Amino acid sequence: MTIDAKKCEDEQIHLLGLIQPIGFLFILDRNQTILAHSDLPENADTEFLTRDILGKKFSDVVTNQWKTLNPELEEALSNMDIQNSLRLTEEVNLGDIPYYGSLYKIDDLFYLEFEIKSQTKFTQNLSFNSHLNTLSRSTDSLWDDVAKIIRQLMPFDRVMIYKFNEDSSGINVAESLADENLKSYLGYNYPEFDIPRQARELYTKNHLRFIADVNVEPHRMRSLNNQPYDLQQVAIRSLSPIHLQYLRNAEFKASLSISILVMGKLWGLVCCQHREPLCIDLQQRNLALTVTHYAAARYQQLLNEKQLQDVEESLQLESKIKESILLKNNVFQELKSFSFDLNEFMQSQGLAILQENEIHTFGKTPARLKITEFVNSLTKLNKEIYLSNHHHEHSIDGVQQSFQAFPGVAYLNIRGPQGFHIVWFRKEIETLKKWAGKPEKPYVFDDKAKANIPSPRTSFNLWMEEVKGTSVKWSYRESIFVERLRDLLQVTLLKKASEISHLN
Ligand code: BLA
Repeated sequence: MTIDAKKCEDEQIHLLGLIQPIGFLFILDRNQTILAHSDLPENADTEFLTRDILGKKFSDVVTNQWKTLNPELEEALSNMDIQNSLRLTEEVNLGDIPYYGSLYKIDDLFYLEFEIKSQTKFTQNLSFNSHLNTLSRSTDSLWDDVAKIIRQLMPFDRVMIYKFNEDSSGINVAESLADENLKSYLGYNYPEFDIPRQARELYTKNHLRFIADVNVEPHRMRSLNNQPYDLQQVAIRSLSPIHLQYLRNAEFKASLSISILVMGKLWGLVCCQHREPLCIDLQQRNLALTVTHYAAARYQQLLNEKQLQDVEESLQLESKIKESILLKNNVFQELKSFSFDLNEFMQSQGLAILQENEIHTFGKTPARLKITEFVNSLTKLNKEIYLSNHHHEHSIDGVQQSFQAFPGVAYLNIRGPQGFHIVWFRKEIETLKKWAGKPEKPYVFDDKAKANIPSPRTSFNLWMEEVKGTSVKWSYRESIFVERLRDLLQVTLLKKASEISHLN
């Protein structure tokens, strides 16, 4: 019997209704009616609440002790007056226990969240500014610094910087470990489904999540009519049970991750794990969040600087070409004399420039006939620019195109009567890709769902993949040059064409 397998990304992780038992949550409407709440601390009904509170008005069920908790929070609560996206967090004592109480509004619902305030401060003498000042000014070592700083702020056994690849798999690009007994996963890749799509989407909206102990039973939300409520902004939300199993398989008991956003997109995560349960206090989490936001901004700034430099380099070659082609009648013929520069700039092995029946090649290239076929098929597709570092994977016009030895191609089509094509070639590089366990998803039969459901893998041992049929990737530097060269050549051809028509 075959059963339809549920996909990882189908799990509605914001609606699971599970709360970590390090705090509790109320969801109220604008009339203070308690629509939902999580299990409450055992002494709650004697200390600050009456029993059976669901559906009742919040101010009717709290005791006098509650009313003295904190003037700011109390006032905001009684007025039900808080702006969207603002989180009012105050320290409050409930009984003898210090808590953080947070009030925030999402759509028309008010969330009142309490979590225990930790007595331990991990970094008494950490000077925040001096740490941030030591952050590297190089994109290569910036993340090493961030991993170290984060581990000083929060004593996790492993802190790694996880960068999403283009296909949403991820790679560990920097790591800081507590001791030598921990295996390093630096440079290892993780499959896309380790952090499925809905989780990645959620992490662009809420930038931090954690689980203090994967083996502690979470508290359930109780709600009127058992309606599920969206917990995506709840700090003490418990994580997906599938993910908790993943952490158990990897022999970790606590985990915390922070989103790294670059240019508004989820670039990666700071991932922290611990072999024992570990609960990081709200204040400490906020500090780590600030460091990460700061580092991401620094990274973005370094990228911008690098891009400016790329454009400047491009400009230099462009102006050399411009000077020379403006004086000449035949742009195509003139461009040939720039073969060396064009090849060098693009860091390619060779190139071809084609016009009608003429083909000029430089350096190492595929056979001429193959190049012509390739250009013809792209012309049919009306492509102006095309860059790929694994060209064999693309079928153009239904025909599998391949240059075998040159999976890297950059193509430029200059249209017009005097138009021509330029193609650059990059050779194949064979690489070994490290994976933390074979990137396969095992399925287990779930009794409740009566279906096979995906489950996390159990081995994270090194699994090597031989990657064939790819070249070194074309970077921003090369892609911006191709675009700018297109503009330059196109404009020049148009100018020349209009000059000729004027003469006639
Ligand atoms: C979430 N998966 C995550 C998160 C991380 C990872 C970091 C974010 C939550 C957190 O901070 O713990 C992945 N954890 C890792 C990686 C390492 C690590 C790469 O420790 C490396 C050291 N996971 C699976 C499969 C599924 C799955 C098969 O392996 C789905 C069927 C799901 N992972 C999954 C889900 C979440 C997740 C649903 C979201 C958890 C949540 O936010 O509730």
